[in-house]
Amino acid sequence: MSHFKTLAIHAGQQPDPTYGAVVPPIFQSSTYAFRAPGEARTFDYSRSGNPTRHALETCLAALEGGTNGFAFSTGMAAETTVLMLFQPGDSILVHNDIYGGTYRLFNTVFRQAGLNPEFVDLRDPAALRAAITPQTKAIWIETPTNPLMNLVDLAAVAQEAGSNGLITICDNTFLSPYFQRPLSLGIDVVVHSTTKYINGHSDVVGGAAIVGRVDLAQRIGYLQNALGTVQAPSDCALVLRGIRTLAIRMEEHNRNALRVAHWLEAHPKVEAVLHPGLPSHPQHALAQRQMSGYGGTFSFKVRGGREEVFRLLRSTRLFTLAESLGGVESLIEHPRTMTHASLAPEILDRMGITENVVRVSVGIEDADDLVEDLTTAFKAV
Ligand code: P1T
Repeated sequence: MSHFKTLAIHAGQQPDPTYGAVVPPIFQSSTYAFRAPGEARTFDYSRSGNPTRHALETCLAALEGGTNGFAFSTGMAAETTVLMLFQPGDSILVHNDIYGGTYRLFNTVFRQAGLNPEFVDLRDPAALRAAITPQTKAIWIETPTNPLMNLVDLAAVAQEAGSNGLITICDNTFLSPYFQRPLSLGIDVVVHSTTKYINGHSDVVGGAAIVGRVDLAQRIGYLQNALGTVQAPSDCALVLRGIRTLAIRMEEHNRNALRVAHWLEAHPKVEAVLHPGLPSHPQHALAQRQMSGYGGTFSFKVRGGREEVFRLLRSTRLFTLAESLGGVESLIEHPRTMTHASLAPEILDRMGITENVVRVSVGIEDADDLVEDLTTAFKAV
């Protein structure tokens, strides 16, 4: 049992020993009876461990090719827990174009707590090397980046980090382990917003961290329990249910998104399409090397500014105007005023998140209907 599609359905999900339930039961219990004083069973208290969460965590570890997985209440809870590995005075190099909430977490909460995030363009090996100081303890990567779809060369960054004794963390939310496996490229910690492709049905918020090193597993496991950032058992069961169809969903997202991206690239009202699967993407060769597919989310630039973009956003019917991504239904959003609105205008300008950037999460509806929806909506632009 080693192939992705098999692991997604069987890892951590043996029939339950009590009644043979094929689907892991939801153990909706906060606490567990001890056999005797000093004699706990496998689980003693659900913050510390829960059988349903354990099933999900085992499956997540298997899919990412790690030894240990941890499930959290949200993607931000996963990130917060991992960042608690570091001490006041530590510096972390952070790729300089990332999800707005992650940027905010670094730049406000953890900066106030004494951590020193340094935002660097990790696509530039010289900039990375120049930014490393004796205080640097880790490198934080998101690839592809949200929403600009820039890529960071994971193997190259992992190698540079390794020779400097730094921990590498990669947010793998946009591709899921089906299309990208950072641990196999030398990354130490993978984090996810499982809210997105991993759950895939837009009915849960959740997060995950996966590692392949015993020391990191022990420290993150300790923090997960100490901080109490765990995911509830009923939500774990939903995420695990989503995972069983992850492979076939990702194939369909990938196919539909490529179709929509090619269509947009030929549209006269579109200035540029930011999709790593297109030969026009400046890192198309890296995409083909480090990813086995492109997922369903990408961005494009409309010719014009906010007015043209808002006309488009008001006119789609199938693409719902909403934040988030990775669900079976198609979504469309304006990063500058929605997912990245917490960033100051000058930071957005520096990142390149301009008024005319639109992000789509292409769902698994019929691609003809999606193209037709956009065709109609663009007539209003
Ligand atoms: O929303 P939450 O589950 O807490 O996950 C945060 C998060 C972390 N990392 C990436 C790459 C993300 O995209 C997100 C959440 N993103 C959105 C809500 C969004 O619409 O982009």
